[in-house]
Amino acid sequence: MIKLYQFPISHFCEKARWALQYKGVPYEEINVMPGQHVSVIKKIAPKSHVPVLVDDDKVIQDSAQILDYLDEKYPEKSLTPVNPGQKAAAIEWERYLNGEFGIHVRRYCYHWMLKSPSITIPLLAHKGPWYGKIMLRLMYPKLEKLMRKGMNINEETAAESRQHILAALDRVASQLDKQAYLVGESFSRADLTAAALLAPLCSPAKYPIPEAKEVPAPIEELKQEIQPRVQWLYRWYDQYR
Ligand SMILES: N[C@@H](CCC(=O)N[C@@H](CS)C(=O)NCC(=O)O)C(=O)O
Repeated sequence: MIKLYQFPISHFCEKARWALQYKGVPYEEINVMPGQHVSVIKKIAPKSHVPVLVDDDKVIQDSAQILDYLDEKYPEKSLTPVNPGQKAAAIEWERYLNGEFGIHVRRYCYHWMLKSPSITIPLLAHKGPWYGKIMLRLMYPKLEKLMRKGMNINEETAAESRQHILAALDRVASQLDKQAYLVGESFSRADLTAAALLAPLCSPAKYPIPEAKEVPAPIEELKQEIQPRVQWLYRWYDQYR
């Protein structure tokens, strides 16, 4: 059976989970703990990041390549449009959104969450081993430093990320004022990417991450601000997730 190495909390992993589930492909989730993941993932793939999909002797790292692989192996319910122009447009939206929602939602949320270990630790340890919370509590100061450095997270970059998220949302919303899907007339990897990567700021019912026990005020404030403009996300989660 296909194995998906992942962090439950990761929205890039959500792209891969959603694609597998959308196509009805059975798979096993292998949850790795942030920090410990490096040694596990580097044994099977060139870089340390998740998601990584393992299908027998094939190892695919990176959410976009996982979507490519799944569409090639399971062409039914293709997430990549067949029409060449639409295919290029969907891939370009995905590339843009991986950056503008993917990187910036993560940076903005972690900047505020990392200040509060009691919020962050249960989310990072979700579905992990029984000792996960204890271990994360012990290594928290070091982990926070590593995460801030690795993802360039600080007061200034978080403020910039907020602007990136709003600008990308403008672009998505203006496209969806004209048509029901970002590309063509059916659900594609562009739509899946937009919804999965913005989901941490919208918490749709089918997003498989528990709500944090408290949400830091600046995250709650941004959630409220975007709320009137993300009906498309709730619709796609309801219909396709
Ligand atoms: N371009 C990658 C990004 C994946 C990514 O950034 N994964 C993060 C979690 S959201 C990660 O694994 N970070 C830990 C690391 O890089 O070692 C994709 O689309 O899959």
